[in-house]
Amino acid sequence: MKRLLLLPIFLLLAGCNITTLNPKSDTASEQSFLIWFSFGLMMIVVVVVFVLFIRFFMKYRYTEAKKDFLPQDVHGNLKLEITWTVLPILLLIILAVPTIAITYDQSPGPKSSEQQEHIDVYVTAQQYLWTFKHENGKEDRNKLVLPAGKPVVFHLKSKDVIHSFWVPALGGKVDVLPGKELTYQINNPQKGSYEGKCAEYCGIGHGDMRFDAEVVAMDVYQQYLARE
Ligand SMILES: [Cu+2]
Repeated sequence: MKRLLLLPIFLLLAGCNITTLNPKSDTASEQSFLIWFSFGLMMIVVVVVFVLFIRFFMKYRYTEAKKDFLPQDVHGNLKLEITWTVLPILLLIILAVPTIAITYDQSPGPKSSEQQEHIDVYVTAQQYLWTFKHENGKEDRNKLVLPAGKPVVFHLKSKDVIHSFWVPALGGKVDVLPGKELTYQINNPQKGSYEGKCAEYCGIGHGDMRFDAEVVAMDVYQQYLARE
């Protein structure tokens, strides 16, 4: 019976495809590294806490022999207090260094700061549609085609409300704002078909605001651009 109750949970989990942890671009790889890194660090803390917990639990538990034992009164323990103050600070520093470095490096900005060779894609979000315009003027709706292995700079803007541009396999979500263009760079996407979606509730049709992201070889991308 109990196992039967677990079944819906497994079915639900089976349906959640966590592509964020299966990155298909350098940008997404750095982001998933941060997720695993912080998860690993947290697990170290969890293991230490649980080992100490079980150890103390065994050592100090009540027994017949210790029935009349009264622990000695103590006032503070400088060594312990320093340890449990310094250790968390160290952990936070270890966590902060790569997080801040990668976050600042990847943060979307009001202008494109990249000098290197890259592809520009102009993304317009509106209720409930994505339009992708390429450098030669080629436009497509709800279909984003990109060349593999090149840095891509997205110029994101909205026609109405706040949306959020998200292709989980290629990179984290970025808000798409009316009245302010943001740029977001995705480096070295790998060939494949990925799911893209709006990640900011924007109205009744929000759930349908999905698009296909296809990363193809450069020559296939050129052919796509040339197609009417
Ligand atoms: Cu939306």
